Amino acid sequence: MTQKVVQTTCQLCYLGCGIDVTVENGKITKVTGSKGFPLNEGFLCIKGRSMIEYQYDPDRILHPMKKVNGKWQQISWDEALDLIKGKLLEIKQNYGPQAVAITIGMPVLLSGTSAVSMIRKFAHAFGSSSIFSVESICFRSQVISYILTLGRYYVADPRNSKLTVVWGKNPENSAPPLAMWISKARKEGLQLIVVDPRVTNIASRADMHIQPRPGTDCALMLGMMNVIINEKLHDEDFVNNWTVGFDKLVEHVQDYPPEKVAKITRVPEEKIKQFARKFATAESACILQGTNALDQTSTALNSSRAIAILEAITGNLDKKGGFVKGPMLPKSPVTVKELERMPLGIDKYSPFYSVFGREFGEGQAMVLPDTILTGEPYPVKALIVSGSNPLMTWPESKKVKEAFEKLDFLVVMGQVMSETAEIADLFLPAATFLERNELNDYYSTLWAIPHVMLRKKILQSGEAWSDLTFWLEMAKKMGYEEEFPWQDEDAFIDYLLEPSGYDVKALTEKYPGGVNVGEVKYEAYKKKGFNTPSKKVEIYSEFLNNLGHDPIPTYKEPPESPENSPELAKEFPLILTTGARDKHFTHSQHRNLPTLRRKSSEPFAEIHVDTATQYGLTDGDLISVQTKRGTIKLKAKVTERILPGIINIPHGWSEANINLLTSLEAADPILGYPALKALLCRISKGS
Ligand SMILES: Nc1nc2c(c(=O)[nH]1)N[C@H]1C(S)=C(S)[C@@H](COP(=O)(O)OP(=O)(O)OC[C@H]3O[C@@H](n4cnc5c(=O)[nH]c(N)nc54)[C@H](O)[C@@H]3O)O[C@H]1N2
Ligand SMILES: Nc1nc2c(c(=O)[nH]1)N[C@H]1C(S)=C(S)[C@@H](COP(=O)(O)OP(=O)(O)OC[C@H]3O[C@@H](n4cnc5c(=O)[nH]c(N)nc54)[C@H](O)[C@@H]3O)O[C@H]1N2
Ligand code: SF4
Ligand SMILES: [Mo]
Repeated sequence: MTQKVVQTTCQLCYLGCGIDVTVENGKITKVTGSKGFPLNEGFLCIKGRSMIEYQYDPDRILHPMKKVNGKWQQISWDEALDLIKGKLLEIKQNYGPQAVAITIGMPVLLSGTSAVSMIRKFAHAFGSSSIFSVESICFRSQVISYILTLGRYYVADPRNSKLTVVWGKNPENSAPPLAMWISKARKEGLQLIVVDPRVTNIASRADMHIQPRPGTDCALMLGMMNVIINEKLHDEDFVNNWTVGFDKLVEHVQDYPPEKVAKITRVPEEKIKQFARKFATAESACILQGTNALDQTSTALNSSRAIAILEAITGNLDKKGGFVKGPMLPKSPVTVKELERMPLGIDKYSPFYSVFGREFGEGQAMVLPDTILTGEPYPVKALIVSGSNPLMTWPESKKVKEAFEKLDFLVVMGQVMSETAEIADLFLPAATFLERNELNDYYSTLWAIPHVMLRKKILQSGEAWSDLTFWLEMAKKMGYEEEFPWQDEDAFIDYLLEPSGYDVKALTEKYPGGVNVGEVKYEAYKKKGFNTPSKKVEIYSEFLNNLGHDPIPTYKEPPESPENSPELAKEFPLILTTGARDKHFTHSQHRNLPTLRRKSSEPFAEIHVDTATQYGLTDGDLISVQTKRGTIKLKAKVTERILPGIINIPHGWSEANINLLTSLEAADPILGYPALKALLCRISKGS
């Protein structure tokens, strides 16, 4: 019997926990959390503990499949690549290169930067700027906001903090290692404040729980600034030396006195004041912001800018326990061909594409369905879906489906059949994270953990390919060898690693547990300033002002809200928030895995006891939930752990797809993010 233990990382969600995988006779028999790994320190969540079931899932599709007369037929990779090449060239000839679009899902965004940079390079070589990803609804708004305000992305440092605010996040479900950090730090005296309309477990154990009406967080932040500034609790030295526009902020926040903010947010006035005082007077304070909760609102950009400003004016930047940044491993650039045309949506939402000359390089995906349906501003005829399930995860599923069905050619690369793959012309089998080598180089960016590790290929299943391999082979098939000189995925990773002095071999054999890439440096700004045009924290943003946007964060009601659309609210009197994470599943995935499904067997709508009584509902009753866009039926979970008048429904369930009820329409006028956290709905008992 041969037995080995491989150190690698999990990618069942974006945390990337370190794992030790025991392989016996070529089969994985055991997976444990890596004890010394700086993120999870040996911990493994329930999904991680179900990894063997995931890896050997009988539902996996392990060969390319082509749809012929409505039926799937197995084909070879070479046939699949030929078919794609033929279709892509035909569409390019008839409609131009931008008629071929690519959209990237969370699993592929997580394959380090390697797969994404390969995809972008491919699209540019082909001549298309039609690249999109789930970052049109997730996380990028936070990154852009922090860059605009602070010059780069910063992260909260709860492990070293005296006060942590968990804002629109339920880490116990969505980021379990961070919940573990917080529990440990609380034993050392960390004070915890949670801002969430629901009483999550972490909220029930917090020192303070603030329950705002969904979508009103930006007003709450401005109210806090009002208290902090008027009571002179800000860090005067920092503000004087390192910020631009504080004087204008002083004036601006006078529009947000706590009594007014209390009316907007439904948080008692006294509580807003206490929250602000606690935050400003803590020795160190950080805000651990939800990865998408504040993005999916009408103030996507402004909420995150306000968080950055709160950290700045209280002197918590580049400070232990405040907002910190980790060092990066030097890497070779992956250059792309210049394109003349900007991607879709960028005419309206230009900061989504680039700020301060720093390019993110994608279009705003929420405009894609309408573009496909109308052919305006130009036809989009083919779409390659790289590790995503937009028919479940993008808002307004009905329209997304209609649009995708209208395409001439739809390719989906995935691991199991999905709602999107079902309507595709071609299915490409994707390797799991246990079947591919890739560079995990995001620990520093996401968690300020200066660590880089190689995620390792342990197995090969059927003909599954890594996403990186597919795009590389596709490039070669198209004849782009000169621009894509790498023989395989390892050669590409070696190229990326060149400036660092490491390579795949060293990261496999010598440093299987990863390498340290430096240290988190505090007060770094004192040497070089901030990486903004003014070299200071830009409370007032000239960049936004020049684009005609509010230069200082301003609160905007959700597009659908009792205050903003009172007529609609008469018909749809309840507030709907969606997508709070279930610890057993990632988005629309994993519901076919028996262990996880047993623990969370069906979707439900959370509703407060008082609201339930008003509608004559008891726990477990079947209800219809309706918005302007559609209706779904699911069971009610009657609870005291949510604000009255709010309905909370998870996403990712095909039997009650909440995205049939959401809207693609832009809620945030700057970045084009849709509103998934605050919409209006109505409910009725029975079906
Ligand atoms: N198990 C699991 N983990 C995941 C994922 C998954 O699908 N499953 N997805 C991953 C991804 S891609 C992401 S983006 C992250 C998401 O992670 P986060 O953005 O951190 O989201 P959640 O942890 O679900 O917590 C969101 C909380 O915000 C609250 N909330 C809802 N509306 C509002 C509001 O308007 N204001 C405030 N203040 N709070 C509100 C909800 O009640 C909920 O408790 O999770 C990641 N981790
Ligand atoms: N209403 C509502 N909708 C939401 C959210 C919400 O809060 N509310 N959250 C949004 C957020 S934050 C996000 S990030 C998106 C996520 O949206 P998606 O990224 O579309 O999410 P998944 O459902 O995880 O789909 C991933 C697909 O990729 C396949 N897959 C898994 N691993 C791999 C791989 O390694 N390679 C390839 N090629 N395929 C793979 C899976 O089989 C699955 O079909 O959902 C969004 N949708
Ligand atoms: S939190 Fe769980 S699913 Fe996410 S990487 Fe860690 S073990 Fe995997
Ligand atoms: Mo996300």
